[in-house]
Parts: sequence; C-alpha cells; structure tokens
Amino acid sequence: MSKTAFITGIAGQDGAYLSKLLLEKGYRVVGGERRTSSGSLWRLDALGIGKDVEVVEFELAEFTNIYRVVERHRPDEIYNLAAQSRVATSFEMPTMTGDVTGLGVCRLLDAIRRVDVGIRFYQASTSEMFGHVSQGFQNEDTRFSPRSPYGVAKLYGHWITVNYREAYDMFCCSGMLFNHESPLRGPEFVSRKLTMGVAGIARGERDCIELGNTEAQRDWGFAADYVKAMYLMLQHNKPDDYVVATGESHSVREFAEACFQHIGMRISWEGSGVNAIGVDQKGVPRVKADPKYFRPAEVGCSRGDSNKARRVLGWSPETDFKGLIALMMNAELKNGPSTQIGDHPLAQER
Ligand code: NAP
Ligand code: G4F
Repeated sequence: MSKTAFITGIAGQDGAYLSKLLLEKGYRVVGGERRTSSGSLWRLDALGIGKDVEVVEFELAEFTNIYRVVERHRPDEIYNLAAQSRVATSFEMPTMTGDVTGLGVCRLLDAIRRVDVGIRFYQASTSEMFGHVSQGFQNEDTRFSPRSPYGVAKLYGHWITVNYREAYDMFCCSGMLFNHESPLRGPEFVSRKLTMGVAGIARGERDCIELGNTEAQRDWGFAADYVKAMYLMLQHNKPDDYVVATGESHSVREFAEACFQHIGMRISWEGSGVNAIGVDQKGVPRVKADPKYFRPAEVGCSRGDSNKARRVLGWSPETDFKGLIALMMNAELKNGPSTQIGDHPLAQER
C-alpha cells in the first residue's frame, strides 16, 4: 500500500518540489494550505502536479485545525514546511513570527503525539539559527546565535523537535538547510528579485534594481536538490538532525554579477554599504543600494558543512552556483514577465 505524506506549506517553493518528489515515489500527497493565503497553487501547476495533490485547509496558529487534519488523514510522514519564512518581515512582525514559525511546530508535534507517535516528522530548520559566522563552516555542532526574530523562532522549532524525539521517543528530524533557490522562489527573496530584475533589464522594462546589503554572503543551493535530503532523513532507521548545504559561499554582489553576465552585461562596483552602486560597462547604474532593504541585524556570511548528510544519508547537491544561476535566468527569460508570483498564467486557473 502506498504511503501518505502530509506537507504543510504546500503552496511554497519547497512544498512544490517535495510534492513532486514524493508523488514520483508513489506517495499519496496531502498538502496544507492556509486559508489566508493568496489562494494560488501556481507552483504545483508549474510542475504539472496541481491535480495530483489533495489540498486541505491548514493553519499553524490553530491547534484544533492541526489536530483534526492529522487525525483525519493519519499520514505516515509529516513534513512541516509552513512558516512565516521571510527574515525581514520577522523584524516587523516578531510575535506573529514566533507564534507561527516557533510555537506552530509544538502544536503540530503535540497533535502527532496525541494521534499516533509512529508518524515520522520533518522540521524545516535553517542556517539562520547559527547567525553570523565570520570564518569556517557551520555544522551540527556549531553554536546557535540567531540574528533575527525568524532565526529565534526557528530555534524554538528546532529544540522542540529534538525534545519530542527525546521525551516521547518520536521519529522527529530537524533539517538545518542553508539557502536554496529556484525559478519557483518567492520574489521577495534576493535571488529571485535579482533574476526577475535582470531579466526585466534585458527586456528593456527597467533600468536598475534596488537592493539592501550587497556584501552579505550565502551558501546557495538548488531547492529540488534539497527536498531530497528531507525525504532521506525520514527514510533513515534513526531520527537525527542534519545540516544541508553546498559548502560554497557567494556574496549578493557575485549573485548579481552572475545574473548580469548571463545577459552579456559586466558589472563593476562603486562604494559600499548604503552607498553601493553596480554600474555596467557603459557606466549606467544597474544596481543601487536602498537603506529600506537593510535589516536591523544581519547574518553577514553563511557556509555549511553537510558532511554528515553526505556520509549518513548519501545526499549530495547536484547543482552548483553557476548551474543555479543558469537555470533561474533561463527560466526567467523564457517565461517572460507574466510568470511573476500571483501573475502566473497557470495561477489564474484556480
Ligand atoms: P515559502 O515559499 O515561504 O513557503 C512557506 C509556506 O508556509 C507558504 O506556502 C505559506 O503560505 C505557508 N504559511 C505561512 N504562514 C502559515 C501559517 N500560519 N499556517 C500555515 N501555513 C503558513 O518557504 P520555502 O522556501 O518553501 O521554505 C520552506 C520551509 O523551509 C520554511 O519553513 C522556511 O522557513 C524553511 N527554510 C527555507 C530555506 C530556503 O532557503 N528556502 C532555508 C532554510 C529553511 P502562503 O503561500 O499563503 O504564504
Ligand atoms: O534572500 P534573502 O531574503 O534570504 P535570507 O534572509 O538568507 O533567508 C532565506 O534563507 C534562510 C536560510 O538561511 C531561510 F531560513 C529563510 O526562510 C529564507 O528562505 O536574503 C539573503 C541576503 C541577506 O543577507 C539580505 O540582507 O541578501 C541580502 N539582501 C540584499 N538585498 C536582500 C536584498 N534580501 C532581500 N530579501 N531583498 C533585497 O533587496
């Protein structure tokens, strides 16, 4: 008999890629979508699986709803991908972020404990829990030092996952994933903001992109590679916590340069911080820093050591930085301006 997986946050980037992977493996996939959402499951449609997933109403802030969903569907595996996932937003809405991204994990874990302790659980933890590290790599033994309300909320989610594993002998895993991107990434994240912006410049629709801290560095991978690690964690014979990363860091500037290079433009930089400007070979400003995109506290650099996941789970990323930029830029240029979130032609069908 096929297994049932319940994925919270089905409407998000990872929800779409994980659904596709699990459907390919023969799972019945049930997905939770919050009632207040944009109502758009365009990512599932974009991957051609919109009709293959059962979507139910799901709200991480509401225990009654969570309990009923778990009891009704009795999944074999639950992947908790839902969260208020935007770091900048978490400074504006710290208590809502704490409630949804932090306490929401406990609500879900306790519903599982009451319904069936045999359900396997994956928690979407993050490199934001480590905070800023000026040198070296972050792994499962690195000290946590979050730099945002989002990171703090995720740290609660991580520790409550570990606690339910230890206290109730439940199969709970925490995947500490570093940034992972794709053509399905939300436009509020810097990678997609850049690929959309550079494609817009290539089409002559705009001249320049306004950014925040261009000196920040991230360990960027491809989302479709990373959902494989989530699946592998729940197939292992022992629940555990894993860092998932490429091990390579690049600055926002390098990300921007690579996107511009894809359309034949060479960018050089003048100034730094809020005065940073990226100009093309003709001296035309193509990137400008805008103070409104800077955060009150920042993770300046992240770089993950995923040796444990590689060794124990047999996981490794298949797409490198260059490959990621190429696939995101190609998708952006091919699809045209109508593929922006909420404006996707397929999104209009729902
Ligand atoms: P995403 O695209 O922002 O998806 C998050 C999903 O959670 C969205 O579909 C959102 O619904 C839903 N959601 C928000 N608030 C909710 C609530 N109160 N109740 C139920 N659902 C709610 O994020 P992602 O990139 O796919 O990431 C998946 C998970 O991994 C998130 O938990 C994120 O924090 C974590 N993570 C991501 C990365 C990364 O680089 N992508 C790295 C580490 C960890 P709407 O569609 O209605 O907004
Ligand atoms: O793309 P970002 O918003 O991603 P961030 O903050 O690293 O968070 C993402 O990755 C985390 C994994 O570590 C996830 F847990 C989290 O849910 C989310 O998916 O920003 C990346 C960097 C930051 O340093 C930011 O300050 O880019 C810098 N940045 C510069 N200009 C910008 C911008 N970020 C955004 N969103 N928009 C800008 O204009």
